[in-house]
Amino acid sequence: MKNYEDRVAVITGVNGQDGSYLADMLLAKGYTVIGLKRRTSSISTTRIDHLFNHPKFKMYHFDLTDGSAISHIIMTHKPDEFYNLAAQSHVAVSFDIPEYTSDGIASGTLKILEAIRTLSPNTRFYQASSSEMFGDSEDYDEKCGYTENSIMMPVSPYAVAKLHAHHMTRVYRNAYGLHASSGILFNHESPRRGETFVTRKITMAAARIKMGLQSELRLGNIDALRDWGYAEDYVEAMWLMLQQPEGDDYVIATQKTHSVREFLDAVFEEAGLDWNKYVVIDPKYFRPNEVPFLLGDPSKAKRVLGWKPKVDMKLLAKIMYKYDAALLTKQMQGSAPALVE
Ligand code: NAP
Ligand code: G4F
Repeated sequence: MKNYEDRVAVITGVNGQDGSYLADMLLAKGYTVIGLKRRTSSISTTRIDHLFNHPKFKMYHFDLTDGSAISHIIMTHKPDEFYNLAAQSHVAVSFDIPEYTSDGIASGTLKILEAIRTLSPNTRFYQASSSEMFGDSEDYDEKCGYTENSIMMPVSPYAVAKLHAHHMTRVYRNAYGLHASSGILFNHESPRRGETFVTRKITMAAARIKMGLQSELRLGNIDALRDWGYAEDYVEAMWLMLQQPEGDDYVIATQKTHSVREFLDAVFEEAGLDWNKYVVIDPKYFRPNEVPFLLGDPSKAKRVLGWKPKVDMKLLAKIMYKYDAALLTKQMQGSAPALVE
C-alpha cells in the first residue's frame, strides 16, 4: 500500500455532510482529494469553503446521472480510493421524485462500478449504503438490532435504490474481484447536517425559539425510533473499510435507539424550554410509508475494523444545539461564521 501522501481519493458529494468531513479527514492524513459536486444555481459549498486554498484539494463538477463525466474522472485520476457519497438523500423527497432518486443512486452507482472495473480495477470503492434499506423488516434481535445479514424490506423509493446499489457493489466484488465495500450506516448527524433532516430542523428551531425568532415547530411522526450517531465518527469507519485486505459489508451504528420525542427532550432541555409548548404535528410531514424503528448492531465493525462510536444521542443533541445557538447569535450580530466548527 502507498504512503498516505501518495494516495489520491475521489469523493462524490464532497459538499454534503459526510463528504465534507471525509475530505477534512483525508487531507489531514496527507491524501490528495478530488471532490466531485453537482452544479447548482446557488452556491452550495459552505461546508467545504475552508478547503479551496488547500494545495491537495481539487474540485470538479459531475453528476451521478452523467456516465461520461464519471468515466472521465476515473480514467484521468485512477484514484486509489473512491468514496461514493452523492445521492438525493432525503427519504420523504424520494416519494416525490422517485425516478431521479433511482437514476442517481441505483444507475449512478452502477456507472461508477463499471468505470472502475473497465478503467481502474485497482481502485478501492466505498458505497454509502443505508439503514433505511432494512425498512420494516422484522429480522432483528430486539436488544442487538439489525446486522449485515438481516433481511432487508425497503419501504421508500430511496431505500429501494440504495438496496440496488448495495447489491451491485457486492456483485462487482464477487464477480470481478473489485475491492468494493458497503457501509450500512445508520442515521448520523452533526452541525453540518442538512437543515431539512429532523435533528437539524429541531436544533435550529430550538435556537430560534430561544431567541424569540420562531414560535412553533411543525413536525411529522415524532414516535419514529432512530439509531443516531455522530457524522465525524462515521466517516472514519468508511476509511477503515478501504484499509482492509478485502472489501466487505459493515453495519455502522451506536446500538442505541431513541424516538424523535426523546431527541426533542434532549435539545429543548439544553435550551431550557418545554417543547410541548411549541411543537405542532403537521400531517404534511407524514410519509406515505414510514420506517418505524432502526437499531444497528456494529459488532462486526468493532471486531474487524476496531471501530466504535464515540458520541451518544444526548451529547449529539448538545453539540448540535450549541452550534446552532452560537451560529444564530453571530448571524444576529452580522458576523456569521462559516458552517464548519
Ligand atoms: P447529504 O448531506 O444530503 O449530501 C449528499 C450529496 O450528494 C450532496 O453533495 C448533494 O449535492 C449530492 N448529490 C445529490 N444528488 C446528486 C446528483 N444527482 N449528482 C451528484 N451529486 C448529487 O448526505 P449525507 O448525509 O452527507 O450522506 C452521504 C451519503 O450517505 C448519501 O449517499 C446518503 O444517502 C448516505 N447515507 C446517509 C446517512 C445519514 O444519516 N447521513 C445514513 C446512511 C446513508 P447538493 O448539495 O447539490 O444537493
Ligand atoms: O431526519 P430524517 O428525515 O431521516 P431518515 O428519514 O431516517 O433518513 C436519514 O437517515 C437514513 C439512514 O437511516 C439515510 F439513509 C437518509 O439519507 C437520511 O440521512 O427523519 C427521521 C425520522 C423519520 O421517521 C421522519 O418521519 O423523523 C421523522 N420526522 C418527523 N418529523 C421528520 C419530521 N423528518 C423530517 N425530515 N422532517 C420532519 O419534520
